[in-house]
Amino acid sequence: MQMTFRWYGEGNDSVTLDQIRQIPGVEGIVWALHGKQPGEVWEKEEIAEVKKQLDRYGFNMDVVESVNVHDDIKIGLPTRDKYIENYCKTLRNLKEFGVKVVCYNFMPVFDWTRTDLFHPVGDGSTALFYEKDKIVDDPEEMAKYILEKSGDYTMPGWEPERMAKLRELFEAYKPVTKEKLWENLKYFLEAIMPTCHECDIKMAIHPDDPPWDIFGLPRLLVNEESIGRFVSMVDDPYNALTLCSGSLGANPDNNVAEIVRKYCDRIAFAHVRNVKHFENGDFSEASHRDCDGDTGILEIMKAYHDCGFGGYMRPDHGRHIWGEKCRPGYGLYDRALGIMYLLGIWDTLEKYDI
Ligand code: DNO
Repeated sequence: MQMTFRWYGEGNDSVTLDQIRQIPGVEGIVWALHGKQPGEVWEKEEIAEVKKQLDRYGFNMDVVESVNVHDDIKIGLPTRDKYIENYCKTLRNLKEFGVKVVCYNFMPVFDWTRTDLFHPVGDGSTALFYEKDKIVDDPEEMAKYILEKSGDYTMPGWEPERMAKLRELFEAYKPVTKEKLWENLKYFLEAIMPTCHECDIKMAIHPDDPPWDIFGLPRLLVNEESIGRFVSMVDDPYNALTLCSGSLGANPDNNVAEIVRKYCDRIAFAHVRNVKHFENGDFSEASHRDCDGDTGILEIMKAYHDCGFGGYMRPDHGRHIWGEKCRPGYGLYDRALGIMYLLGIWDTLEKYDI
């Protein structure tokens, strides 16, 4: 297993590489060109700039999160072929810099969704929170609320330019049923697999967060069964998973450790995060410590270890603690605590062969 840390780039993150360097065990930075619109080619000079920054600290740039997929590909419009070609150009450029894994998602309109970005946890800290009853009818109101609350940093997938086109986006997705979305995903993957082989880059899809349909939009990767459908639909080692424990774990019916055991050979990238459920269907994000949530962090780490997981891992969202001002979920302190907890478990499993 290789531990990594997500960083949003120079001038786009409250956390610095200097700080990340002091967290024990971090080998690589999970990065992206966040200024790029979906469909645009990532040019070599732009990638080289990030490489130069990471090299200074001895971090690898093996994992990209995310190269976003253009809506025309998800919707299945005739223009998709042009965007798929651009995607392949980006993969070829990334290959030149040794990138091994590209994380992406196939969620229509919204990426991950929460109703409260700074919800009090009860100990003076705040965390991301999902209140089921708030996600009922008006996505525009939701987007407005989220943008107002984001502060200086927007959540990925909730960029103001994108949210300004919300009505158009919903209209465009109208004919896209769940089956159509599966078909469009298959089309995209089959088209890019030869380039992935050529470049030795694994495409690692992020599951849908939360793992159920929202605002009438279909969501695909939500449980063990749909993950099974995904891996067999394009049965290729380069068609891989970003196994996000917090996304899947938001549904109490999902046993994340079991999913890890079942699909470990297809997991290229592990996001490890803890979620606490409430009886009414709401959930709150929690510290990485097993007993602070219901996701089963110890079981999950044991499952990765038992399977001999050799891929990349990162702590996922943290709470906002010690008064830190940061991008929601992506501060320094709680994610650093998370890493130490995860590495503590991992080192113990390694040493004592439990
Ligand atoms: C949330 C992230 C997601 C993820 C994308 C991948 O914190 O895990 O935004 O990066 O869904 O495309």
